[in-house]
Amino acid sequence: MKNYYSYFLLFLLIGGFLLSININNASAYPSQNQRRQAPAAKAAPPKDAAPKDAPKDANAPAGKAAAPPAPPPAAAPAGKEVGDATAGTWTILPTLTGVNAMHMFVPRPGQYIYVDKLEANPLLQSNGQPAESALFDIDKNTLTALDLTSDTFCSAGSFMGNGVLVHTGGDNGNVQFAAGQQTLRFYDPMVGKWEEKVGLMKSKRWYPTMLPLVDGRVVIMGGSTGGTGLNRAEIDNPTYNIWPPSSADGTPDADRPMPFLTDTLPYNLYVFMHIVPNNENKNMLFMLSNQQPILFDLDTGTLVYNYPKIAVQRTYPQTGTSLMLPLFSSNNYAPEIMVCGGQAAFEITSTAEASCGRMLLNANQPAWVMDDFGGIPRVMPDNVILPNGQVVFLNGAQTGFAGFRKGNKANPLWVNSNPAFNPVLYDPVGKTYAKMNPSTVARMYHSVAILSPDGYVFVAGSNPQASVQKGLEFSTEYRAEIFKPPYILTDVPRPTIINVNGTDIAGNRIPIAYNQQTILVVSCTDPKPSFTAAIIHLGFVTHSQNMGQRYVGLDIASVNYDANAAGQYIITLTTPPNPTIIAPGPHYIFILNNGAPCVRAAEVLLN
Ligand SMILES: [Cu+2]
Repeated sequence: MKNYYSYFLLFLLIGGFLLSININNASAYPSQNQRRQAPAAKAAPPKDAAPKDAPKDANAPAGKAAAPPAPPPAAAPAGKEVGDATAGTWTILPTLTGVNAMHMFVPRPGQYIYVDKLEANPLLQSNGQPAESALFDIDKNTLTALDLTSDTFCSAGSFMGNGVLVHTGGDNGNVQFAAGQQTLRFYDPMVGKWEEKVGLMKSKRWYPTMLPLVDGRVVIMGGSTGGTGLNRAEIDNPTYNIWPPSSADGTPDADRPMPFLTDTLPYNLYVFMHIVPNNENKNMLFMLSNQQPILFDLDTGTLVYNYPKIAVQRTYPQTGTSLMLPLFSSNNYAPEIMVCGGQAAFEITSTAEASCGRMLLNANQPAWVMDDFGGIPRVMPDNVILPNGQVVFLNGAQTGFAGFRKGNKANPLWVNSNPAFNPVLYDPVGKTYAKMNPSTVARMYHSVAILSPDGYVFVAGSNPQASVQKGLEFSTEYRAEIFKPPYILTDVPRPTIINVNGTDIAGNRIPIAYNQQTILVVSCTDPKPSFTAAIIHLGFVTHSQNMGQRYVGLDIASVNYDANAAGQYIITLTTPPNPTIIAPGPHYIFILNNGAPCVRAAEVLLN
């Protein structure tokens, strides 16, 4: 491990440069005395039952039928990988999801948890009632029903700093299931089952947004007190709460007012939220509701800044998607928000929005830079940030808005239709889109996508109607599938992470700290490897929002040959400087070789 090789010099130089950046200059938001120029980025970023929720207020004009959808493509048999290395491949998994994947998260590597609403799913929980949640283990190829006693319909989730996921909200339940609107649910990945506190919270929330905070807590924002197609003042809940509460006995704090939510009615459900990096370890929230983005200081409860409005409504049911683009030390973690898709008209025949806006939040005069979203109109898109910093936008519909079909089964009137089968791959460096090979499965309302620790995109769900229905054009979808983007399909050898700070990654969630050197042992058959690294929070996905998704490039301080084994390397990384860059919690460290991701990321708990 004492041998240094010339092709590592670049990394050493870059590492030295990055380490020399004074993080205290990082600017959180525009203000008079922050007119600093970001340093040049030398290190380029690595390359028909009882419909409940069915728009209850039915404000949508029912008029004409939606535009005629394209005939659905023929699906490949389960397990067959279809596509190519240039534009990606799709594989439908042989194991069905058992419940509709309306919500999804990754509790451990190889595991995917689906959360549905209360409906007549074929998978049953231990008391014989239909399951609302299931754990799919892709390594063992097993599907396990998880017990829940309250209605999870249109809820939200977020990981806390201690690695436990908090999940809240839902709907009315029935004779067998408790109401979910005031329920908190906890999933500890190390325990592997849900714990519920039914009715604990002080107010009802349906369609709230949640986000991990810099102090390891989570915020629960907004929502309505009951299911609706379009929010309105009588059922609005323009408040937020933070969990865990300040009291030692676990009594929830009082809700705090959020007038911004009232101001942005009716499109103020599942609002977009991201933490903005800053030097004071503050919970500075970027929020976007309807068309209005703001900067909100959650610690003092004050509105800091009104950003310019974005063209076109972007939040439910005009659902678009948002992300914080990858953050890098090379430009002091300059925060750039990207908002894509949506719908200009609350009209089922209206073509979805084909635009994205990007805005640098710490610019002198923040402004939206618009593009054409790769040329495909899309409402209800999902976005997945890949370990190489590129973004896959996928799923959704090209017509209509979020919500359930109208009409009966014989004469369905789809509120969303014309599925967008082709993902687009966005490169934040070149600011270009590449159209990917199409899926054969419609993934519209109540579908999800998330990054796998194995580097591909895991896709599931779709059920644009109020109950389990088969034999329709857009039936309840129990098939999950895998989309492999081009970066994982090259001939470049993929690295294997063996251990982190001496602990084997297999089966372990390894604790790491901020702003520390972290040592990884990595094997790679490439005779000339070129390593890059990133830490990613996978978040909680529902309704086209990935709550908490975060990507931070990791600086590599050194790469050495491991004297103990051939083809093995010792990589020293520097973890992110503070919790505003990436909140405490369970994350994944990815190592890439010449752009190809590691076979499986290292599961870590940053705190
Ligand atoms: Cu919904």
